[in-house]
Amino acid sequence: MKLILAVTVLFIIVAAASFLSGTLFPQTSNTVTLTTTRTTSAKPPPETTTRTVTSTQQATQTITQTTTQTNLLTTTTTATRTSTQTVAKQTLPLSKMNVEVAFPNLASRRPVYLTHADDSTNRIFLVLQAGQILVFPNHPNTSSTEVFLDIRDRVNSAGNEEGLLGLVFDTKFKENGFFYVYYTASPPARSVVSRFTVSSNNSNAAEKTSELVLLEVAQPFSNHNGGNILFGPDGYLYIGLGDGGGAGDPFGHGQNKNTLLGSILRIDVRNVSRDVRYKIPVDNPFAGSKEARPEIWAYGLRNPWRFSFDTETGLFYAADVGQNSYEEVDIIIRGGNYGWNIMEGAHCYPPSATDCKKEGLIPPIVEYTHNLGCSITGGYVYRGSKLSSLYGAYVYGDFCSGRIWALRYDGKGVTEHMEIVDSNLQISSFGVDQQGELYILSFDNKIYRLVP
Ligand SMILES: [Ca+2]
Ligand SMILES: [Ca+2]
Repeated sequence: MKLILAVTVLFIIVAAASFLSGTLFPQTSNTVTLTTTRTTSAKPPPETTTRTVTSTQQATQTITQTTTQTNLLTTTTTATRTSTQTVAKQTLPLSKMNVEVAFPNLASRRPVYLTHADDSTNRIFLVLQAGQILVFPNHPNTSSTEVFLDIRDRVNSAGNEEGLLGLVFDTKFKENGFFYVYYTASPPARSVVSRFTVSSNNSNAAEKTSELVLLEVAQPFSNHNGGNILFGPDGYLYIGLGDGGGAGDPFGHGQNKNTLLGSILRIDVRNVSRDVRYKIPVDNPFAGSKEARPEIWAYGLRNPWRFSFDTETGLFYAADVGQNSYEEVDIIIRGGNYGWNIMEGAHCYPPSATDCKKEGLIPPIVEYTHNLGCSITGGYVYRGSKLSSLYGAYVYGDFCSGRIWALRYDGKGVTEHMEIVDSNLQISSFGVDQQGELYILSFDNKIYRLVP
């Protein structure tokens, strides 16, 4: 009885600590490190900033040596650059930018994702955390939206990080009308990945009754749910799950390959049914393994809040939200272990740990400390046409500070890195439209874009 009481008290303390610490994403603290191979910043980082170039180099070496997958990616990068990119686009340096409202006549409560259907209709789909997807024509004067899907009745958005968090359209959406969502539900507290179908007589509405649940994962705490879903260039569905929550990963999910938590999954959702909800790609790193869940593509993640593939090079960028000290950008590779909770960024965790076993752990390509923000929001490698200085650069930001950075990564190391805006936005997510133009979602309920 005493044991049960003690466990209960511990649970309440952990839950309370987690609640108190969390705004949308995690906590603030006061140490500083900005890690880049080359940083140009109009607003210089605080004096205590240290550069840990070594860890970036280690990251590159690890990534290059770990698997053949990386070599393929590196080769692809080089090949693509020589064949399709113009010299002008490639050589423009990053420059300071501003943000402006992209759709001045629209405001939607707690937008968490923006995407398009890649179906030539040039519509924008906006995901609201409470459980709705809105659709509207991609025009700056747009003043109204239609409700594409409303599943507030089955979404639990009670927690700050809970709700409808992800949306992706099938790669053959034009033919099959399928799209996929990620949301949290309760009871029991869990993450749900489902397929829905667009209405046969209204392309701006989905069939609410068409839901086919593909995957459910139990959630021990309300925070760190991940929530990103997208298709890779290989046609498989990638799903991001956080460590389940609490603080410091109390159950060790990040390093536990027998749980789906703390991982990015890769599953095959083609030709699925109520009997076969998804299949495991044969080249998944743990396919057929008894020591790990075969859905896992990469692990050791705390809360991957937004990841994306570069549409030209195929490189897979993920932003992993830190605990108290470091926010990081990772290049995700097959079977990669990104260190949590042995490491936070390129440093041993907890901070009191003087040493830790870093072997086999892939450090980030860049990191920043909580002097510059408190919760990273991953973005995209810009492949649009309006912002020439950003072409080929990975753009990311911070939810708490509103800072937005851009970096160039050549498959081996970061070649350019700069804070391009210090905005006042609460950046919940980035998104791209059909033309590859980039948008920024803010919890002032507006949609922004970058301008020179
Ligand atoms: Ca959770
Ligand atoms: Ca990490």
